[in-house]
Amino acid sequence: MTTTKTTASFLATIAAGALMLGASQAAAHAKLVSANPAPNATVAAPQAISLKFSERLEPKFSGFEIATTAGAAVPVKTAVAKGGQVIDGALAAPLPPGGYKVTWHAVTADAHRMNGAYSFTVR
Ligand SMILES: [Cu+2]
Repeated sequence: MTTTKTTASFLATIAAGALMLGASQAAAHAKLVSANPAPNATVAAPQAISLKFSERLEPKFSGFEIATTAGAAVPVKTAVAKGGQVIDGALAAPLPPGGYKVTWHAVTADAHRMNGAYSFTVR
């Protein structure tokens, strides 16, 4: 009877795991995991801007804008990279020294829209 008992507890463990997985998927909102340049970093003029998220994004509805601290929009062409968790931004021209704000919006497969912003400085 040891085998039956072991099987039962094994199944209970799987059931608990499935419940936890379901809960975490229900709460699966895109969070910014990392970015390049990083939030609050002071960097040499970047070639490109890249934001990594915790979930796969809907490419049509995910992207970011860049503005100077004074509020002037900076031309940037964004696209969700292969794999779906990274938004890459190509700059039309190198960023002059100064402060910049990245404002992102990201929609996940469950259609939840998340927004955020962070700043970095070009030396
Ligand atoms: Cu969600």
